[in-house]
Amino acid sequence: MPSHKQRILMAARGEMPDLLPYVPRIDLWYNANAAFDTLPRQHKGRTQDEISRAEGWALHKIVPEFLNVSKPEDSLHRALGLYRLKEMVFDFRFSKEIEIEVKNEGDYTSVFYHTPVGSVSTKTMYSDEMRRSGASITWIEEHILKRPKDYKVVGYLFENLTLEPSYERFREWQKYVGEDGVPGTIVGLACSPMHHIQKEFLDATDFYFHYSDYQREMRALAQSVEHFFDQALTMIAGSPAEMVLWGANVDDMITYPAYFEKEITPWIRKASGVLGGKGKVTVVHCDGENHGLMDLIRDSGMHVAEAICPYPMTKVKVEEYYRQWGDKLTIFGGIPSNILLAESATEEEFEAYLDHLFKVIAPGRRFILGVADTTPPNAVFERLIRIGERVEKEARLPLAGGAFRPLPGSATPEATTAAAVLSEPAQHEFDGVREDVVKGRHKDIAAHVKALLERGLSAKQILDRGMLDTMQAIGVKFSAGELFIPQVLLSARAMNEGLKVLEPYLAASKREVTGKVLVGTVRGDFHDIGKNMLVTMLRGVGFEVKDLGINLSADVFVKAVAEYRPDIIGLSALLTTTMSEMGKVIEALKRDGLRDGVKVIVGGAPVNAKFARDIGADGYAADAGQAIDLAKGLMAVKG
Ligand code: B12
Repeated sequence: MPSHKQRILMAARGEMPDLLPYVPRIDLWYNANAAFDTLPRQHKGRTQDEISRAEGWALHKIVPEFLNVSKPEDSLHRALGLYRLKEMVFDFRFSKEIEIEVKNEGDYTSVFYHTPVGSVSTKTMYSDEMRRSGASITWIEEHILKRPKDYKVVGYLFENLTLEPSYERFREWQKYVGEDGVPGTIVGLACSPMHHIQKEFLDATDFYFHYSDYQREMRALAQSVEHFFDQALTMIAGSPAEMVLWGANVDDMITYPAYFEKEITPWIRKASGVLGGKGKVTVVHCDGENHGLMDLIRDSGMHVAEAICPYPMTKVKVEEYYRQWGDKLTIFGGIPSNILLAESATEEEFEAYLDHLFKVIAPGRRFILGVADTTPPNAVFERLIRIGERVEKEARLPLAGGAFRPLPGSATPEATTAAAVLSEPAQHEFDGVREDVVKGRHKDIAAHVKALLERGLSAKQILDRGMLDTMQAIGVKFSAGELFIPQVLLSARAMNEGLKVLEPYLAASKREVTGKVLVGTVRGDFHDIGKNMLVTMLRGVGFEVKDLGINLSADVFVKAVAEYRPDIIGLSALLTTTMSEMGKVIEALKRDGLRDGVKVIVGGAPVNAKFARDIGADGYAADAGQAIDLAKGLMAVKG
């Protein structure tokens, strides 16, 4: 009988194993339940791998254990995207001229890099709360790129980095995993040098501004990081590793199609070419929304798309993945994590999902069954066991459920060019300002707004007809998936620059603020890209918005409501485990007698209208474009 390892490798290489490989990732679930002492009785006292082995599951060893390092120094340079892990086949060394200073304060670690061309610093955090929620990697509190002059210093760090093989350490790791899985290796968490800058060196939202504002510096820095990527690729090519995780967090919003094609595809192709030539398999962690990237991923050259998290958690159904990709790359995943939660799916729905899955992925070639992105802490453990049992009984390959008919991939929706955003013809006078907003020309807009004021147009007219309705139209395009995050952020920034010129005139004519909104991400949750979008868009259409930040307890929200007296409070959550915090905020508002004075709106990928109703919120919006209408509607009701 083939081993787990043999089955996984066969599926990854497009061959047909005897049985569908089942490789559930349980790190997050394990870390959180071990911390709370809530592991299932039969597994108490066991390690994560002992549990998988006891259940007869393959070990998921593709994503490294970032926190499982032999000494703290091994993860000291995490904010540079440099790790020393047992899963890695190389070690790195900074040049001798670089002086490194470390300061530890409670949950925070600051690292200062003093180089001959200047100094830079980073700050990372790992709190008890993160430990309890099972977080598998520390949080970057302060990124390395703070000012334009930092680019040169970071470039210096990477140009002078030396890599040397650590194949023996990796062989030890391989020995430990044995035939129970395929131990993967990594360069880091990015698919390319630019993606590395995006993921590690800047805040998720700031990246898009830097990418637009400092193009020359960015490109030069990407070249310096390339030096590291090239060395790493050579080391991996000569290493004993059989599977290589080539980057993570692919998502059609964050790594939007034009960006993916320009900055990511060439490197996946290069890595797959070099590594494929050595018989190795490249795996990319595609845990986000892949709808807008279906063709690009399919044609990127990657061998395995891992952490595939289908509908109902994202837009693409599992059958769609199999139809579009099944003849070209291996799909690793297929079980959306919310199907494992009692509150999201009944037993019948869970079983029905599996019935459907086994049918639509027939004959089962190029498929590795896994939980994407990972098993949540509050998953019903018996469901993981049940999947394993059903695989044993029903997933001998080839599966007989249906015919395999790969379809040619549908065309990726073209990113609308900024100029085409506005469908209705604009009034001639406002054309310049409208175009500045659409194209995100934050440096030009002030002059254009001034020119209109000089020509006698009122500030209110310029605001309403030149800017607000443009922003509203952008919101609609964003909701329709025709515009992507960076375009919206750049437009909103331009809009705010224009607004600065108008403010004194608007104040004189007593412009009414649309409403006051307070926004934040709930406790335990560090996701802020969607929340930042919401803030930007609401400001863009005239709301006064206070952004409270991330990881906020109910009491922080309540205190801010008492102080700021907003009309609306917007709560964001991206994790099924943190959604319940939203209900706690509402309860705390009631407790302090503040609930009646404020409308509560909620959002974030796992949230839906039913959930919003259940916790007693006043509204839900699926994206920031729809949130504008929601907020405006609530203001109208408030009167
Ligand atoms: C980027 C990302 C990250 C980044 C976050 C960077 C950052 N600064 O935000 C990093 C890598 C750090 C990360 C970490 C983790 N992540 Co994450 N992440 C994602 C990813 C790929 C995209 C999220 C995103 O930004 N999307 C783009 C934005 C624009 O969309 P959005 O957030 O949904 O926001 C829009 C709407 O929802 C709405 N909206 C949002 N908030 C609000 C609020 C209101 C009031 C309203 C009206 C509307 C609204 O408007 C926004 C704009 O249109 C998702 C995949 C996914 N499908 O969502 C996983 C995902 C959310 N992550 C996940 C997980 C598991 C994690 C980790 C636990 C991983 C780990 N092993 O440690 C950690 C948790 C850290 C923590 N404690 O928060 C899971 C959550 C699964 C679950 N069911 O709970 C997901 C779904 C991946 C998956 N497929 O399983 N992640």
